[in-house]
Amino acid sequence: MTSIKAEPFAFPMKRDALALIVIDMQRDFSEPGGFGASLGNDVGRITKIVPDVKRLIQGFRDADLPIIHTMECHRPDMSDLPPAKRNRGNPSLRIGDEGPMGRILIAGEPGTAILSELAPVDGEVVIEKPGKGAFYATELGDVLKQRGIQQLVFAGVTTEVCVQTTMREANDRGYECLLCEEATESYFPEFKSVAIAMIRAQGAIVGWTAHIDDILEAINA
Ligand code: C5J
Repeated sequence: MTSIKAEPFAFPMKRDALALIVIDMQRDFSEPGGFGASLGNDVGRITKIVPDVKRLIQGFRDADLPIIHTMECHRPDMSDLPPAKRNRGNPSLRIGDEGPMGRILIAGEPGTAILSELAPVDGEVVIEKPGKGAFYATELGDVLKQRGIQQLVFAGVTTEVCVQTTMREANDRGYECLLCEEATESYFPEFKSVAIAMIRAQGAIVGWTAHIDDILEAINA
């Protein structure tokens, strides 16, 4: 077993059971005119991590390790969108409304797509999820079981919302979780740093955190 240098202590990597999960690197969260911007956020913060997310994905591809991408989105008839989610936040455009990149957060619309630089390639799993957590109302749990995956390296956005929610869901289901610090971001810098601190506090109560170079070095050793 190789370990990955991490906080609060080394991550005991099981290479045969390890996968990368990239959360919601979609245009709707990172481009003007999308959902993130409609809530008044500075989406430029998200685009800054794209080169590191790309490097991490490439590292997993080079190491021939599985990659899972998630997309937050809803069915065109919005039957999977509870009013409590649609009505939240007083945005200028609500989920399902027509925006400059098509209907906000609706499956198949241009704005819902994963950023082209980070697009999945053949053989990589894509999970469409209606909630913040990627296990809720999706096939993710079955996919991980079928492939014998027990450990997840996390990247994506936003750190304290969909990334942390999915890490907590995974932790409760018995997966060991490691968050790549450079490959995640929040619209609020203080939320990113507090989320990282919460995740690894109390002896990695939710999971570990690590730097990208240490992860890449370990998986390609
Ligand atoms: C949000 C996400 N922030 N992917 N979604 O609504 O974190």
